[in-house]
Amino acid sequence: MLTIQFGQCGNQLGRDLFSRVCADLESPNTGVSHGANYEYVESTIEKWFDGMTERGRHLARAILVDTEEKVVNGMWKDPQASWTYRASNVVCQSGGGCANNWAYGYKISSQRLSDSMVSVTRREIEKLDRFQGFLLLLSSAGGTGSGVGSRMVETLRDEYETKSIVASIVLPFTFGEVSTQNYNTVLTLAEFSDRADFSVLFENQQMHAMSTSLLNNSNTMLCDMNNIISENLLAAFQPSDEARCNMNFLTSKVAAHPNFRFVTIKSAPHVPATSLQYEPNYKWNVYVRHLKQTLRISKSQVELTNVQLKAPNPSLSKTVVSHTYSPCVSNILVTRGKSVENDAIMLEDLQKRHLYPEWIASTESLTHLHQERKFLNRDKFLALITNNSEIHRPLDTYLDKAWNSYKFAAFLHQYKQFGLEEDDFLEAFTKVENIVQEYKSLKSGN
Ligand SMILES: Nc1nc2c(ncn2[C@@H]2O[C@H](COP(=O)(O)OP(=O)(O)OP(=O)(O)O)[C@@H](O)[C@H]2O)c(=O)[nH]1
Ligand SMILES: [Mg+2]
Repeated sequence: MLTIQFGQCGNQLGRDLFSRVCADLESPNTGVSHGANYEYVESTIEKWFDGMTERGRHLARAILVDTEEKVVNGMWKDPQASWTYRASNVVCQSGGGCANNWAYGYKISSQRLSDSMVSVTRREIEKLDRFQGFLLLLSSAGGTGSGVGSRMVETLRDEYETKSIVASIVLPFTFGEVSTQNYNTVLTLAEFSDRADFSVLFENQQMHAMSTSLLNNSNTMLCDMNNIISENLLAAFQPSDEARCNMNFLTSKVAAHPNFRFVTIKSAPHVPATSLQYEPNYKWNVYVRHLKQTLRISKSQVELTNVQLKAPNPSLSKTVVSHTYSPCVSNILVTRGKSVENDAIMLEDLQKRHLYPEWIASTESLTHLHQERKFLNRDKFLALITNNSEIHRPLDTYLDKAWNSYKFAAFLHQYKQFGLEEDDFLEAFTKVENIVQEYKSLKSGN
């Protein structure tokens, strides 16, 4: 796998991600035999790293792209870290960034960076015997991650037709921040919906709320949110006991339908690091049921009940049937930790027909991946990679806000001066609107 980090958010998130990979590698409490742990460590290193420095630090298989030096220059600050980046993999043209302007990133900066991005990418891939695919990290709100990232995903799709491209896209807070973020988000989602095999969307608002309510972190900062995002990504991407589980496999299981290519990851349990040792160890089923509840829609049907902000509840009855759930195109459940006879992992909660539209075959609906080796010292950790209808809500919110600006031609001149035309906007609006409608019209079977 080759990770490409774009802009401030992509680079900061990437750094956190690789640090978490190392923390997972080094975690003392593996719960498995020496041999099994060795195998896990080997596959982890093969997936994320590319050799070592002379001082024995792992070298991340990652490319760092930005249009200002501030963030990428800070990437080497921690001399104690057991990993680092390859200096020659930094693709950065110092300038003042893209000023939160997708058009500047897409039309101007990407031209300047394109040759270097392509040649560094080729060089990285040539080194690999087996190349699985790309993981792109970016935010949709700024100008570099969104604009340069969008241009790059087009190039990669043209050049590596059969390789998987998975993107992790951070969506902005819906209040505050900058006024062009909604245009940038719509333009980015439109590009990625066509070019990436699937995109994992993370809402900053939700990450912030999880950090505040589950981790009791009243002073939540971007790095805390990145921590949660990294854990979600790693819970999904770290090795499982399914040998075929590469990015193509994940794509075929979670995004087989071309109209539905946006997924989210729900995970549990999240507890403050300081109370990890006091964490109650519930049976697997408590967590599986909790994850199902994260798909619950509130009575008024206006939104998810946001069970992600609550701790798993062991007394939750198995027989609660009156709830309504967001219809799912597909789900992948990843369980990490030991499963024993009197605490087996039961999948039936997530296999219920009422979670899936009638046209989804029951064999397609849920995939289960397991890994006995503990993840980041947790006795149990679960992630649900879910492709479900609820994603239409945030997408619709950005679309609405962008359209409201567009109607009054607000800020359009900033995009037009760099060659973006009204037709480009209208095409993006139509694309995202169609995606929203497709997801909205999903109906569960009985
Ligand atoms: N979760 C998270 N969000 C971030 C981080 N850094 C920035 N953001 C969010 O990303 C958006 C801004 O995008 P940036 O990534 O800073 O922009 P950029 O890609 O560098 O583009 P320009 O600076 O405009 O050239 C805002 O919504 C921020 O809240 C981060 O480290 N973590
Ligand atoms: Mg920036």
